[in-house]
Amino acid sequence: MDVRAAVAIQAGKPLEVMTVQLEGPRAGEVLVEVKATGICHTDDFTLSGADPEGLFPAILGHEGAGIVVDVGPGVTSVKKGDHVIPLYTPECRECYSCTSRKTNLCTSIRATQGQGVMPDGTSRFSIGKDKIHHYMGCSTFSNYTVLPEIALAKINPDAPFDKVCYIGCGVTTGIGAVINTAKVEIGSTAIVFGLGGIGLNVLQGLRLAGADMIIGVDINNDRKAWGEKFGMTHFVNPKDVGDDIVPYLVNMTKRNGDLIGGADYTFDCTGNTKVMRQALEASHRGWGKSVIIGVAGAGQEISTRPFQLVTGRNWMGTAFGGARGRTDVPKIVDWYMEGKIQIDPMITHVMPLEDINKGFELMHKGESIRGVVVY
Ligand code: NAD
Ligand code: AHE
Ligand code: ZN
Repeated sequence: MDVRAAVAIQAGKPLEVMTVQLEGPRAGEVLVEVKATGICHTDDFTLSGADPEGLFPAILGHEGAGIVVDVGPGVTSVKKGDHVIPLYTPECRECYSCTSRKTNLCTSIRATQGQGVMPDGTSRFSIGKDKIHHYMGCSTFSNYTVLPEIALAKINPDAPFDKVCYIGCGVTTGIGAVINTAKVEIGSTAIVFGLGGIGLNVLQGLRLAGADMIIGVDINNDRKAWGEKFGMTHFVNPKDVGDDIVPYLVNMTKRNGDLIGGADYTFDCTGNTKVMRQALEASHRGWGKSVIIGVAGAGQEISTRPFQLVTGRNWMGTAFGGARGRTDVPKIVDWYMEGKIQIDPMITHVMPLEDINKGFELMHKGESIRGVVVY
C-alpha cells in the first residue's frame, strides 16, 4: 500500500515527506495506522549522524500511538481495532532476558531491530525497488507501519492518541527511571540534569515517589518555570554557578547535620558526557545512585576517578525507564486517564506530518518540550 512518511534520506539533512510503499504484515506481524507520534531528542540524535546504529534512508520515529488495521498469521495478542502503543523495547516474555526478570531489555529481536529490518531480516518499507530501513523497530514517522506483535502494548481505547503517544518513550522513560531503575524512596533528595521532554518526566516521577528536595539543573532559564510545574523545588543554571557545579550542588544537598552532602539520586537527561560525570559526582558518598538516561554520540565516553565508585556511588543507566512495555505501558496510560500523571502541558506543539521539520527546529531552539505530529 502507499503510505505517507517523513524519510531520513541522509544524515544531517531535513526529513523529506513523501509517499512510500509499505508491504502488509507477515507471520507474527501487525499493521498499525499511526494516529500520532512525538518527536524525541533521540530521533534528532540519529538524524544528526551521531548514532553508531544510524542507517539511511530510514523512517524514524519511535513515540507513537495508533490502531491495529491488520494482523499477520499467528498473531494472537492484538486484533483489528485495538488501540496500541509501539514499543522500541519489546517484551517477548520468552527470551533469556525476559525470563530472567532482571531487565526490561528483551533480546529476542534486538539484532534485526538495530539493522533496520523486521525479525525475518527484510524491510516492509520501500520506494520503488529501493528498501527503506525501519527505525528502533517502530518507524512512527509514517501514517502506517508494521511491527512484530511482541512490540505492541494494547491500551485503553478511550485514551487520546495525541497525548498518550508520549508514553511510547518520554513519559515512561522519565517516570520509569525513578520508579523502576533508581527505586527512589519517600523523603529522598534528587538532582535532575536537563529539564526537557525526559527530565520533566523524571521530575513528575520524583514527585510521585515522594522525594523531598528535587533540584533541577538546566542551561536554559526558561526551564525553571517548567520544572516548578512538575515538582522541582530548586533550580540551578550552571552558567550562574561558575566553573564547577559539583561542589555547589553537594553543598546544597547537605541536611540533618550531614557533613558531606550529595543527593541520594541524580539523573542525567542531557546526553552530555561531562554532565554525566557531574551527576555521578553530585550523588552522595556511600550510597548515591546516578542514573544515565541521556544518549551520547558515537565515540564519546564517560570518565570519573574510580575513587568516586570506591566510595560507594553507583553509576547506572536505563533504557525505556526499565519498563516492560506490554505489561507496564497500559498501566501508565491508565495512570494518565485517572489523572495520576500529567502529559497535556508538556505537549507544547502539535503539527501535521508536512511540518515535522519545524518540530525539530523548535527542539533545537529549546522552544518545545514535546512536539507531536498528528496524522
Ligand atoms: P530535550 O532536548 O528535550 O532536553 C534536553 C535538556 O537538557 C534541555 O532542556 C537542555 O537545555 C538541557 N541541557 C543541555 N545541555 C545541558 C547542560 N550542559 N547542562 C544542563 N542542561 C543541559 O531532550 P529529551 O527529549 O529530554 O532527551 C534527553 C536525552 O535523553 C537525550 O539524550 C535523549 O536521546 C535521551 N533519551 C534516552 C532514553 C532512554 O531510554 N535512555 C529515552 C528517551 C530519550
Ligand atoms: N543506538 C545508540 C543507542 C541509542 C539508545 O541508547 N537508545 C535507547 C533508547 S533512546 C529512546 O529515545 C535504548 O533503548 N537503548 C537500548 C537498546 O537496546 O537500544 C547507540 O549508541 O548505538
Ligand atoms: Zn525517545
